[in-house]
Amino acid sequence: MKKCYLLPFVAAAAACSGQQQEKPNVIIVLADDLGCGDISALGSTVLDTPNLDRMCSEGLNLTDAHSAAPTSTPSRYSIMTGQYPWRNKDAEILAGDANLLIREDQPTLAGMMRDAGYTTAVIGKWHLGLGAGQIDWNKEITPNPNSIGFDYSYIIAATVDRVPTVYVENGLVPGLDPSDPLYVDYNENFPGEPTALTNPELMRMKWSQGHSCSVVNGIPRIGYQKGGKSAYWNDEEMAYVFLDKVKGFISDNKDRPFFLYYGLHEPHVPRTPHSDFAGKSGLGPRGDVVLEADWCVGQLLDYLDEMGLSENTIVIFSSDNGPVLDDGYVDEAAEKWAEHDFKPALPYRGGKYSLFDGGTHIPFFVRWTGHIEPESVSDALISQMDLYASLAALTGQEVPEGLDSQNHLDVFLGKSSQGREDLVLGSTGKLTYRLGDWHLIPPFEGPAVDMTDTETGNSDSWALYNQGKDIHEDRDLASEYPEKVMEMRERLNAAVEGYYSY
Ligand code: NG6
Ligand code: CA
Repeated sequence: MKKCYLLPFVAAAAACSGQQQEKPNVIIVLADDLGCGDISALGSTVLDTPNLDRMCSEGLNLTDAHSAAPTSTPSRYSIMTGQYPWRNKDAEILAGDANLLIREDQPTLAGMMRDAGYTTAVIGKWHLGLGAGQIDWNKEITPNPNSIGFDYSYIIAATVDRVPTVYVENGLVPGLDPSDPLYVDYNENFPGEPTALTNPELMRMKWSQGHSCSVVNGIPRIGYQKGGKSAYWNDEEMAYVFLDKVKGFISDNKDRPFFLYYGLHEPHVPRTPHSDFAGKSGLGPRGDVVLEADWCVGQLLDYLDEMGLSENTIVIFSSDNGPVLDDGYVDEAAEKWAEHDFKPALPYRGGKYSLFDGGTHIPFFVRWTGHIEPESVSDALISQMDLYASLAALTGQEVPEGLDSQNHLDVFLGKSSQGREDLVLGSTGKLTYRLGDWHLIPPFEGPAVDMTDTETGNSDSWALYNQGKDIHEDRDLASEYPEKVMEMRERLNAAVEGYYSY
């Protein structure tokens, strides 16, 4: 078989004149709340992650890569649409019964890849909503991921801590028994159904904040659920279920270009390691599920190697937002990390939910065997949102007008260190601004530390950090550089004009 890899794309195209170009497969693996300080190759002193380290050493490590926002839904929205999440006021952490956030006529990354001739799939965490109006979980739910560019979908609707605790495959809940229909409500409990408050004895894991509604599999969740028992997922098995689906999709499509968005559910709460990993990290369930996620990535890389696909598959690994320790369950995470005097967002300040860098400064590796130099490192400023325009460039697709996504394909392939000039970070209302090494945080109301014990970055004055010299954002330079604050404030306001003004 004649191979026409895309490096350099144009030359390869010429060499293969007249022939259909062979397109590299693209896999995006997106962890849920994993920090740079969770990965040994990025400096974790408390966890050993050999497979993520392998991603790093076999490819490119982007050291200044960002999710669009410090939480899941807005961050995933921007990957999928190539737009800033603050352009959509509903792009905030969605409930498990929320409707599809992306309009069916909106351009999507998956749709673009499908137009480019790829078979597309999403397997894992979705969190971008389903259906329109009241969802009947016992019928086909539309619209669903397949309505916005995916040929195949096997997802959890929202997060592991939100009902419904079922998988959704191509819009249908597999394994439902018609005699025990599934109902979900986020406002009111179903009469007579137990909750964490009425029946605490049902819990094998306790909540610290917020998770006091239905108890499923001994775990209290957000939202109320009734019926549908035969379809419930098994929390401890989830990693294996997704990995099986991932391998099945790859094997089914090994002879044609495919695009896979693989949403790992780890290390988001509730942290329920499979028995293969339980107790293995010495850091409690959070550490164990990081090892589980690391193993899944290793399994994926091994499988690609085994199938002979590694030289024709770009694998991207990242996380949807910064890390958090106590995110609403009593699971020892905060205590274990405190024992080691270590934070999973290190070397960055803050973490999930935060305006500080640790909210969006996430791990980002790209492996393309034979095409990207092993051990490559780039400090280009880049957003996950840029994948849309960059993969469009890779596959020869046009980028629709009005997207915020920028084409930085050369950065993602380790051929250029010229990333973004600037970047707006955050979702509805609370935005910060990067210009080169400078990070500007406007004044915002709210506590300095939130319920997860994360430094929020809220303050009553403008704050300015220079990350080139102060990676942990310890020195606020706003009063020393008032012109810089003014310049960046003006630029931020120009960027968000019509939406916000600071
Ligand atoms: C918060 C939840 C948190 C997590 C988060 C979403 C509480 C107290 N906290 O509201 O546990 O589910 O939403 O996380 O309920 S994310 O990574 O999907 O954005
Ligand atoms: Ca997340």
